[in-house]
Amino acid sequence: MGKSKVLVVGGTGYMGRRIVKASLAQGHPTYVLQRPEIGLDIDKLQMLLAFKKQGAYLVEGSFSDFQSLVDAVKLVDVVICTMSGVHFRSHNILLQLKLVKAIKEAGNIKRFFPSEFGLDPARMGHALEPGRVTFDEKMVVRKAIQDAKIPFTYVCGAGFAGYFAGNLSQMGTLLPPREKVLIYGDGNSKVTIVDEDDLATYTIKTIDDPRTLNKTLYFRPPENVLTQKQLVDMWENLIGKKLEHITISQQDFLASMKGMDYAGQVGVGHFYHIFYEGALTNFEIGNEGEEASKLYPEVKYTRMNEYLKIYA
Ligand code: NDP
Ligand code: GO6
Repeated sequence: MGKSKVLVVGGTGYMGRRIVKASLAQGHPTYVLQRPEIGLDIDKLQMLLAFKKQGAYLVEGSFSDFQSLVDAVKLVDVVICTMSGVHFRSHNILLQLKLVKAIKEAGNIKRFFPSEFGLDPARMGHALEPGRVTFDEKMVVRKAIQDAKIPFTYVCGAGFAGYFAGNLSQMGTLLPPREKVLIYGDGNSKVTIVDEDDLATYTIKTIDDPRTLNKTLYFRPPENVLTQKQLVDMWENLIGKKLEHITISQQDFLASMKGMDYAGQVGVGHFYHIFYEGALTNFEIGNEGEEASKLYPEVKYTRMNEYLKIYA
């Protein structure tokens, strides 16, 4: 039996393009949804054409044409959706309900990966407003998947390095500070941070793996479960300079939400759960989950001291 055929929905997005790359690299026949709505977005079109050059198949289809989704899904064995879930980009998680319906109707899909790739929404029932919308919506999608009895894997539980390491976890910037750094509380909560390309590699590895069928794939690569303090230390060593550390208490951090726009408030809530509660790591992985670096020890994941070098 050959490798599963994969359809990537959201393939030109930040995570999606990495999923396409990893799928091609691991030898899966790779299909990418090409939406007419991209219109004059020449960057998206050029990216799609580049995928095609590398061997991907482009499939035309639109979320406003249900049959086109069914037809696209019928071409493959596995669907990976990387729909936007980022509030300052184009949050659209609930659109996936149409895709779930199409997968149900097509009836041929042996694994669906909805757009997750973050905090486990099943563990965020207590999350703060308004950021909880992220988790509530992902849970609505999960329920539809499970009601439709579609086989799934939920890929959860890591912060993207580009949003959490490159900036030493500072909000409102993607670059590391060189003078002073805000430290969340004691700076000792454990946070899992994974290079986005590694997340994609692990995700593709799991496609044909029965161990992750109907399970959640978590990330605890031992060397990438870090505290903010450790991350800052790595950066200080790289640039050969100590930064001024400014501690922000839980209360002050939460209070900073006032006066922010909606996307900012969503972000503060997420950072609060990650850095004050330790929500990425404060639980044991039970029978419903598997840990990626244990399943695939052969993956040489990027260490954050290496990752940070490019920012120096
Ligand atoms: P992007 O913002 O890059 O968007 C991905 C794709 O969503 C787009 O490329 C587009 O697909 C599709 N899309 C957006 N709007 C529409 C629409 N109206 N109709 C159809 N398709 C649409 O997403 P990310 O890669 O940033 O996010 C992917 C997932 O990763 C989300 O679930 C998010 O929550 C999670 N995430 C996790 C982070 C972490 O630190 N753990 C950090 C950031 C995100 P097309 O290619 O077809 O144009
Ligand atoms: C990433 C961010 C960075 C927000 C998740 C505001 C869903 C998740 C780890 O979109 O809000 O500056 O789990 O000013 O389940 C955003 C979100 C991070 C990026 C968190 C995310 C992580 C979404 C900011 C900012 C760098």
